[in-house]
Amino acid sequence: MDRTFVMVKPDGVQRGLAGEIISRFEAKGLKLVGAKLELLPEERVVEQYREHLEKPFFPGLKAYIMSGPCFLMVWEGKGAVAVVRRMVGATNPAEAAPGSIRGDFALDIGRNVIHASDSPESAVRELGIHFEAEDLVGYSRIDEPVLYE
Ligand code: PCG
Repeated sequence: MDRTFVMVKPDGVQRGLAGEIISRFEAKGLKLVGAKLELLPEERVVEQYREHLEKPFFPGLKAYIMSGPCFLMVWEGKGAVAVVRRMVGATNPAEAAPGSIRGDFALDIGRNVIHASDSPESAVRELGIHFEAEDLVGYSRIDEPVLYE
């Protein structure tokens, strides 16, 4: 099964959206296999966003991500990376479809509530930055026999 890394950013945690976001992924049928609330250290923020290091918005992005606790999760399920990206919506909330998390709960690209890995390769890299293998819990959800063909 595919796994993806998802992070509710400080604005999402502060606005009390973590529960709503978890509920959406749970209702979809995805399985939560890892979760923690954390103030991220600078090294992990830099590693997480290394492709944006030279971008003009990077200092603001780093300050935003470190401004309060993030809620970090690993979700598992068929096609989890692409499914979660669609549920999260476009990076710029102004362009995110209604019904997506950013489409429903955000307005500004600099405060877009949530991060989700954009490919299976980034998912492996990003969950490896934030979670140890022993932090992830393998188990069966009772509805799996009716969720999958
Ligand atoms: P995310 O976490 O999905 O991936 C990279 C993040 O960089 C993105 O969400 C935004 O939070 C941030 N980002 C990307 N482009 C811009 C931009 O043009 N301006 C600002 N302020 N942030 C951006």
